[in-house]
Amino acid sequence: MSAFTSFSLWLKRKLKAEKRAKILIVGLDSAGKTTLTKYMNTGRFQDDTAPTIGQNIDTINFDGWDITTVDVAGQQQFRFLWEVHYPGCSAAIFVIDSADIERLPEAREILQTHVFHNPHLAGIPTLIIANKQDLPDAIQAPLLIQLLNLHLEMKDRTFAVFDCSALNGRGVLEAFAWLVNQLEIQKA
Ligand SMILES: Nc1nc2c(ncn2[C@@H]2O[C@H](COP(=O)(O)OP(=O)(O)O)[C@@H](O)[C@H]2O)c(=O)[nH]1
Ligand SMILES: [Mg+2]
Repeated sequence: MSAFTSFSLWLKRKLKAEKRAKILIVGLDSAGKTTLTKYMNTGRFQDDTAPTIGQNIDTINFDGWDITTVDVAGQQQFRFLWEVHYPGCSAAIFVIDSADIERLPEAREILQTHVFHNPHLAGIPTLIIANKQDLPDAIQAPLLIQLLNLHLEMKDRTFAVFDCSALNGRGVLEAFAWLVNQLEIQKA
């Protein structure tokens, strides 16, 4: 086992013992990662999110858990930063702009490269947020599962897709309840 892998395992164990978890939030720019994090922290929609430069490390307190979220900028030029944040993550959240069908292939590619085929994140529970369901053309979970090939790609890990809106809060608490339940299962 490499020093890197043992450090990653040690970090995960330590965080679990304290009901803390590090969770990576992944997704294209404008999917709603920052808005979602802000919604979890304040309970309401905030439209003043400036584009994330570099990375955004935040804490969400939910159901007794301190969740450190690393919202890595989606912009192409910052994707190299993601590599730094993979070790020690207990779960991943992938946020999709469900109304932006044109960028779905790009979102799928990012999901494959950074989550499915990422050895640091192998087997960890993955929450897919089908965000922006308040918009009229938003694609819902069953079709999204097909289009992203999740039923095949995700066969080796636990995952769930929630139709959400970080604008009106629909589905957001349910999605995080699922996530925390996964953390509880890992802790047990
Ligand atoms: N209609 C709608 N807009 C949203 C939603 N979530 C985020 N947005 C908007 O999408 C834009 C990008 O959001 P942001 O959180 O900065 O995306 P990020 O780049 O993934 O962090 C902003 O104008 C948000 O107000 C949502 O659920 N519905
Ligand atoms: Mg952002």
